[in-house]
Amino acid sequence: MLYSVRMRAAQGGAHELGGKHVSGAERLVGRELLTATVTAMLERALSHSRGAADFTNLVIEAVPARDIQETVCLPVTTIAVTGVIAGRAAAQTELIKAGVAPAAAAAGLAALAGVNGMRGAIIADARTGVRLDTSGQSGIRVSRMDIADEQAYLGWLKSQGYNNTHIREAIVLASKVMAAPGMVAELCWSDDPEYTAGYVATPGGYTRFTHLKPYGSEIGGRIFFVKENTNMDQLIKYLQYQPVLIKVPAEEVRADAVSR
Ligand code: PML
Ligand code: MG
Repeated sequence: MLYSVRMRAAQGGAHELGGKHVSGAERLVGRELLTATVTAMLERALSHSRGAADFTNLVIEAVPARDIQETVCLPVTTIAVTGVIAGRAAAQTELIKAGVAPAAAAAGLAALAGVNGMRGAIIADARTGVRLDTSGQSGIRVSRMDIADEQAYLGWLKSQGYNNTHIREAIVLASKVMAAPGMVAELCWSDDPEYTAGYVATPGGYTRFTHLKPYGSEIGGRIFFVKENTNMDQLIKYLQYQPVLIKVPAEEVRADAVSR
């Protein structure tokens, strides 16, 4: 038995009453980590760079082991870019390489540049760039995922020089998203004003770009590009409700253990 712990926090009242989205987090943990996980999420909501939350929603829900799927973690690459313009151009090229039509990739970048305080993701057609979900300002929130073996994961990240919460959580989310049928690519950069890096994920890997937005900007979010004729009800159900644990590839854990 695991517990899904979900947090969303806002300032100026609840999200559904027009409050500004401040922070969100998702974990899938055993009973022994439950109390510490809930406390850490609450602290995060109360001291976030987007502002202190005056509304925090915390949901804790038991998830039976038989419902959990497993999938392998995406390999990660980082591309150092000189600035936002170069970063966005490189991200656009990566999306096109993944099968997103050039106009759809450009529309996705423009849409993300205009996103303001959306706590979930936009889903768009990879061929046309047209938005397919009807979730409006809230977006589709990917939920119920975590890493299967946290120590192995942290070691694997550390061996590649990665150690911040943004990366740790985003790779888990992108790995769940890329395992969805019909998924072509994801484009993301953070809404955290102090974090400028972002990424393009495809079923083949997670490519980070060091600058996808200017420092100080709170405009950020996620777009998932899907193949035409993707069953949207099934996709949204998977993204929101299917519990998924992400595994670090076994040979990489062994190689990392030897090198440490
Ligand atoms: C977020 O934390 O809001 C999204 C993080 C995106 C980039 C993570 C990374 O550095 O790879
Ligand atoms: Mg954030």
